[in-house]
Amino acid sequence: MGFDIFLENGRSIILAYDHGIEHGPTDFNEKSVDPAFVMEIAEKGKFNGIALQKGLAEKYYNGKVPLILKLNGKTNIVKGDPVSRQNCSVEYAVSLGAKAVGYTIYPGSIHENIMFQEFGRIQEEARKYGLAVIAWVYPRGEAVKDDTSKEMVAYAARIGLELGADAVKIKYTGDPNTFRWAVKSAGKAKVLMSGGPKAPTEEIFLQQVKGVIDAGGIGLAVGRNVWQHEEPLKMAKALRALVIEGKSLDEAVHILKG
Ligand code: FBP
Repeated sequence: MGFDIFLENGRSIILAYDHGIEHGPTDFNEKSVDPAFVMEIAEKGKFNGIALQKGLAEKYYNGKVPLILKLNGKTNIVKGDPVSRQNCSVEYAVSLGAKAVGYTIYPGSIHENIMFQEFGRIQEEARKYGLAVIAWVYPRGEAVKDDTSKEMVAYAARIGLELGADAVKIKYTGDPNTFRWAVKSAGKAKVLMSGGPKAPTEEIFLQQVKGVIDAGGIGLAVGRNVWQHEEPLKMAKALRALVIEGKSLDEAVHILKG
C-alpha cells in the first residue's frame, strides 16, 4: 500500500486538521470548529488525504478520503523546548481506517531524542501494516534561530529521510531556489509543504505552493489556508489545478477569483 494511495499524477494535496490540540480552537470560526464541516471540504474539495487526531477520526471520519492518523500532538500552552509524545498506537490507527500515520518531530529541541526514538518504533510498526509514514519535521527550540532558513529546512527534510519517513512535511523557505535544496536533501522521501498561518493574500499562498512544485516538492499538507478561507472549495480547486493538474499560477488565481 504505502504512500501511493495519497498520490494523483505523482502529486498530493492533503488537508490537515489537527490544530485543536496544537493551537486550540482559536484557529477556528463558527464553521471550521465543526469537524464535520472540514470533513466535507476534504471530500468535496477532492483532497488526497486528511490528517486527524484519533478523537476526530473516531467520531467524524467517514472513509471518503484516505486517513492519516496523527499519533502525537502537544499544546502551545507549555513553553520551552517542545516535546510531543505518542498518544495513539499504530494498531489503533489501523482499526480507525488509517492509510498512513503522522508524527511530529522537533529537531533542535533538547527533547529531540525522545521523538526520534518514538518515531523509530512507530515507523517499524507501520511497515508491518503496510501503512505510509509521514513526518512533520519542524526544527524548534532555544537552539533554533531560523526555522525556515535554507539549511534548517533541508536539515529537517534529511532527518525525515534518515528516520524512514515516506514523506516529510516541512515549512517553506520562501523561494523555490532554496527549497530545491531541501527537496534534494529529502532524497526518495516525498516533500510536502506545511502551510502556516493564513497568508496575507491568496495570491501569496498560491505563489508559495507553486514555488514548492517548481522546486520538486510533490504537494502540500495544509489546514488554515483552506478551511479559514471564505470559500474553501474554491481554494481547493485552485490548489488542485496548481498541484495535481500542473496548471499555471495565473490559471490557479483565475480559478480562485472566478
Ligand atoms: P497549517 O497549514 O494550518 O499550518 O497546518 C499545518 C500544521 O502542521 C498542522 O498539521 C499543525 O496542527 C500545525 O501546522 C502546527 O503548527 P505549528 O507550526 O504552530 O506547530
